[in-house]
Amino acid sequence: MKQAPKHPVRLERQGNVALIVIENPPVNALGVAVRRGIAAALNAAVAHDKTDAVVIAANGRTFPVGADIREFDMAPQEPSLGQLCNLIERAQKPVVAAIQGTALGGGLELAMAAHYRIAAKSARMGLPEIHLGILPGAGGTQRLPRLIGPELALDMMLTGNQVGAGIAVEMGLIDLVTDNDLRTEAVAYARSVAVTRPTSANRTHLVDGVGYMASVAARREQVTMELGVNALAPHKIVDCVEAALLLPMETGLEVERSAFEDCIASRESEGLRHAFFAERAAAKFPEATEAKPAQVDRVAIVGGGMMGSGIAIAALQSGFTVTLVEQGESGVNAALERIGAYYERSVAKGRLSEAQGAAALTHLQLTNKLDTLGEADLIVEAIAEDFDLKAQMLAEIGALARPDAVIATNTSYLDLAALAEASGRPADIVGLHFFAPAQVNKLVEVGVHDAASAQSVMTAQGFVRALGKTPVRARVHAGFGAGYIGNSILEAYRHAADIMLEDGATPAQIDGAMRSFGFQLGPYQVADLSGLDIAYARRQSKPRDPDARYVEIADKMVEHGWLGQKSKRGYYIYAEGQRQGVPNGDVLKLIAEHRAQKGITPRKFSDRDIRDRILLAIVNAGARLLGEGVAARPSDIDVVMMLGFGYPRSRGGPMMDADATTPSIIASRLSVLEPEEPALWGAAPVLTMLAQERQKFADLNAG
Ligand code: T1G
Repeated sequence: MKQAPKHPVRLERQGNVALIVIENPPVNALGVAVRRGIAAALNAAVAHDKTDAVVIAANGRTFPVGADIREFDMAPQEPSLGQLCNLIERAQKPVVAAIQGTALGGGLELAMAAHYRIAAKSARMGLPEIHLGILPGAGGTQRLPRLIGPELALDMMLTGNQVGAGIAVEMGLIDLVTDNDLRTEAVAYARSVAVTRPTSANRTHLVDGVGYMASVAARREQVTMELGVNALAPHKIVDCVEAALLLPMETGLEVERSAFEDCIASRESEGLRHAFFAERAAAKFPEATEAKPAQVDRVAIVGGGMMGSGIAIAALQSGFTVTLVEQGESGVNAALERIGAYYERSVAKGRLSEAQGAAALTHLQLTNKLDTLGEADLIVEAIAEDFDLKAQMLAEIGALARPDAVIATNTSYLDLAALAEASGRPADIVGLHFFAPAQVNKLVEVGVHDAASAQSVMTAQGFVRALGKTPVRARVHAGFGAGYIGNSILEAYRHAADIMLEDGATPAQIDGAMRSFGFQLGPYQVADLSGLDIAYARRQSKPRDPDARYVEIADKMVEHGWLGQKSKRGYYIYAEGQRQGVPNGDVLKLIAEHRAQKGITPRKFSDRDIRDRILLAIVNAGARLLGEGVAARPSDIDVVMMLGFGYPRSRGGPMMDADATTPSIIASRLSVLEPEEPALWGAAPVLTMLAQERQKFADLNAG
């Protein structure tokens, strides 16, 4: 993020109104220079005898979006945001906050400390601290209930949801919404309140605070039920609102300060803050120094199956004009049906209005002819994961697409460089590995091969960002990493699980252990979801590693026709229309027979054994991807595992988890490949740790 300009706060004057203007691009984060600037400007303004009222405004796209999150790991610098808010609230002249864009977190707290708030009609506001494992720590938990009541305040703080200006004025969060020039309206409003309504008295107890205690208690129950007794920030938020109901403001602020410090020090908040910055770091590609994304308005998608239709929906939702090419009349109709059903569901659930759904579909053209590809700025080939079919299709697309168009292939296993060669224009080819369902999942791996031009890579990266998704760069080559980052790690993860399955664990036990660690689904539930035949085809297509232990259980499952949810039977059995299965007893028999054939005497595994082995496998695979340059930084691996595979976000991802105390060491490139290769070694301590873990892992596997 750009450094704050020299003076990120200016003091201007319009007649008897002083204007404090914040300018700290890109989001006016309230770093220490900004806080000091506002405090100095406010003191000067209030002391000036010509000042009857003060307006706090911000230049740029938004009113402050919050405290500067990067300061949380540094020594506190005064004034804290809480101290600044108290200074504003105690000012002896009325202060008006002028809100545009998204006033979030500490930004909204600053506005709530002002005596009045006026917002542009398009403005939104919220307190998203919960997503960082913390709580509003600058008076928000004490002021918000006094403005909108404890129930609505708890809703806003426990969900982190934003509200629009119209709703905000109805709730009592702001005083006025304007369609006119915000700055002008704010000055006029300040001038009027200066005369009619001096500074509002210090906000006191809520009326009938005790009357709300039952609902606060009920909310605490709900938090425990839904998030567990250890969900620190949510419970602390309820405690703070309770303090607002029962205690004077000063004491309530002390309760909040102590609760905030507990949360900010928690491992969960450290993980969530790491995740926030990791997602933004991932979008920083080295190619950005050589090229900017080309403008993309018209997108063509070749292949209207589940993935192609999902990508089409994501593109339509982001305002692109979309041509979807499917072969044959039936293919086109099936794609149209799939997309139509998505919009019907979205309208039925209130996610979209009828008009919005209809409008989106006007930007969709369905065809079974490739000759329309010449109009597209970017083409995504999303046909079946079959090398020959893709190579042939990319050759046809390469011949039809405009010379300046970028061509992306949706693959995550196939040899990208070879596919690029087959297209006849390798510089224009980029890999885009969307994660299903493509219209929902935020993650897209951007596959980069040797011949890809910086322009093509950055255009593909810009397209992914325009979809509102998180691009993660994978420098792909055949061999380890051919599955990009996610699927390469998933293979290692599954291999570790399969070894334990063969040695004595059950699918349900392994799944349960990984769910209790925090994954939404265990590895065998994921296998059933994605289809056992997909991975089976991949295993059959690649040569076996003679040095690695091969577990045939999954192959035998496919040979029995147990393909997972698609066949209603896999590691679990699925009743009609059910996605939650029950363990498949026949699989346990198959595994027992398999062990007997291989002379394996089953052994017990604790949940901790299962978890440690799988986490070690993930971290070692991640270290290998770093060492081979497939992943640019450890936090990219964290982003892929969190967004693509449900790794618990509160842990910040596997590489952050592996050694939470030294992420900067992990950040250097490292390898657990060949100790003799000093060029690849990055950080001895972590390598020693990983080598020890690898040995532990090997010992574990040796049984
Ligand atoms: N602190 C520091 N940097 C921030 C930041 C913040 N609060 N918000 C954004 N950035 C950086 C971001 O890293 C990126 O940097 C650039 O700004 C553009 O952001 C006391 C304790 C507002 C919805 O949680 O949700 O206040 O990559 O890419 O997609 O109670 O930024 O360019 O180097 O995300 O348009 C509470 C966090 C803080 C809001 C805009 N506030 N920000 O999204 O841009 S805690 C938040 C966002 C707090 C108080 C508590 C989003 C956005 P770079 P971006 P965007």
